[in-house]
Amino acid sequence: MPEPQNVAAGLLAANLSRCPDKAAYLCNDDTLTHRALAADSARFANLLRARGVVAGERVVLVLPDSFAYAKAFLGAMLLGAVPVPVSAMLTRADYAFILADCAATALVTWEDSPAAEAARDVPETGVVLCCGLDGPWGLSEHSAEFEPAVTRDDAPGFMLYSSGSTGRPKGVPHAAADLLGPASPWGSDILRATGDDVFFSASKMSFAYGLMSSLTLPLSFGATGVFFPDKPGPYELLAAIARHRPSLFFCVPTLYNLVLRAFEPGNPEHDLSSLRLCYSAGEALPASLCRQWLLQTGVEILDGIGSTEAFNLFLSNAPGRVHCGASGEAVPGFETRLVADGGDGASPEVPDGTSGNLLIRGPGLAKAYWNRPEKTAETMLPEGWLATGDVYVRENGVFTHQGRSDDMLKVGAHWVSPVQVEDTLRTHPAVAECAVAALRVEGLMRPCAHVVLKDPGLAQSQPQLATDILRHVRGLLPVHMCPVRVEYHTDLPKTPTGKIQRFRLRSA
Ligand code: 3UK
Repeated sequence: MPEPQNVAAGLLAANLSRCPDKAAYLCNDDTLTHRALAADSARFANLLRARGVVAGERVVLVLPDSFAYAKAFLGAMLLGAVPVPVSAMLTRADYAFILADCAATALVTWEDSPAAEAARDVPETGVVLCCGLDGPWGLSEHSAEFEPAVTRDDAPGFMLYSSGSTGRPKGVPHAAADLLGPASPWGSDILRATGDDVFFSASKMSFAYGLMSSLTLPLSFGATGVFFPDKPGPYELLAAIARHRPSLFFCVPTLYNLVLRAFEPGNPEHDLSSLRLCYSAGEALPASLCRQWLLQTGVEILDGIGSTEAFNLFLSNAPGRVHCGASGEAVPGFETRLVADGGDGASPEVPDGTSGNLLIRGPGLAKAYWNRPEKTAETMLPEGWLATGDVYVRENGVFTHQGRSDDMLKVGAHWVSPVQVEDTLRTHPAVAECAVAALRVEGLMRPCAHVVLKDPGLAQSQPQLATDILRHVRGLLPVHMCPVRVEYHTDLPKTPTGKIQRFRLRSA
C-alpha cells in the first residue's frame, strides 16, 4: 500500500527538489518560482486555518487566472479543504446558488466582486478573503511551514461546477488524486510534455480544461505555465504568445477561429514560432478550421474530448496522426462503448459507422454529482461506466462527434446531427458562426439555421442572402438535413466556457 499523502504537497515538493528556482508560472511581467509557490501555498493554508476553515470544507474560488489562484487552490488542498473553482464571469445570483449549493464556508475573490456580494446573501459563507493578482492581503504574515493534511482517497479533494448545456450547474466532486490523471498518458504520450515546455491555456482555470492545462500539468512536469488574467481576445492572445513564447497552446474552437482571422503571417507581434503543438477541446473542432490553422500557422491542432466528470481527455488526436473533423482515438487507459439509447456498459455496441451514445470507463472519473442523486443515476452507470451524453460514430477506431444526445434532431424519422449541418453552413462565404436547432413547423421538427454573418450589414443590404444560404446547403446535404429557415443573430448564446447553447435556440 502506498503511503497516503497530500496530492498538492506531493506536486509542490517534487518541484522544490528538482527545480526550485525555475518559473512555475508567468503572469504579465511577473514570475513565480516553484519555491515561492510552495511557500505561499503553505502560507495560504495557514491563513485559511487561522480563519477557522477546516479539512473537508468547500472553499469557492472566483478569481482571474493569477498567482493568487494557484496559491489559493493548492493552499486549500494542503489543508484538506475542497477548492471549488468557479467562473469569474457569472452573476450575483449564480454565485449565491453555487455558494449555497456546495455549502461553502469560505470564498476567495476580489474586492466588490459579484461573488463577494453574493456571500452576503448566503451568510453561511463566513470567510471572505479578498485578493489581488498576487494573493490575499496579509498573506506574508503567515508561516511558510505547513504540515499537509492527509485526506482519505475517497473524500472529495476538489470540485468543479459543470457548465453543462442544459439546466442549472451541477457540482462534480473529484478525489484529490484525480488532479494527477491528465499528466499521464494524455500529457506524457499525446502532448509529449517535458520540463522544457511552457503551457499556455486561453481557457480559464474555472474550466476543467484550463485547470489541467494551466495549473496542474506545469506542476506535474516541472514545467512553466502562463496565466492570462483578462478575458482573451484574439489580438491579446497573439500578443501573449509572442511575449511568453509558450510551446503548447490550449484553447476552444471558437477562439481558434477568431485568432486565425486576426493572424497576419510576418507580423512580429503575431509570432507563433515558439509553438510546437496546439490543442483544442470543449466542442468539436470543425475540419475546415483544423486544416486552415495548420496551413496558415504551420502548427498542428489536436482535437480531443474531455469532460468535467472525467477530469481528463478520453478521446484524442495524436501528433502526426491528426484526423481533421474527428475527436481521434480512445486515450490509453480509457475503455469506450457506443450504445443505443438507454444502453449501459452491458449493452451490445452499435456497429462501426453507426451513431451511438458514448460511454467511457477509466481512472479518475467522478463517482457522483454533488447532492444530485437523479443526475448521478442517469450519468454514473453500473460497473464504473460514465454516460458522456455525446453521440459518436466510430470507424477504424477513430471517433467522429455527432453532437450532444440532447442536441440531436429527429426529422422525418432520420437523426440529424446539428454539427454536420453547421459544418456545411460554414462553407458559405457569408457565415461567420452558426448553430442548428429544432424549429417546429406544422407540428414537425425541422432544422433551423441560426447564423452570425461576417458582415452584419448584409442582412439588410442583401435580402436574398438567407435564400442563398439555404440553397447552398441544399446542394450539399440530403433534404431532411437542410434547414428550412435562416435566423440572423449578432451573437450566439454560449456557456461561460464558450460552448454554444443550442437548446436556447430551439423553438420547441
Ligand atoms: C463537449 C466536445 C466535441 C462534449 C473539457 C477538455 O469540455 C470539457 O468539459 P465540460 O464538462 O463539457 C464536456 C462536454 O463538452 N466536448 C468537449 N470537448 C469536445 N465535443 N469535441 C470535443 N473535442 O459534449 C462533452 O461531453 O465543460 C474538455 C478537458 C476537460 C474538460 N472538462
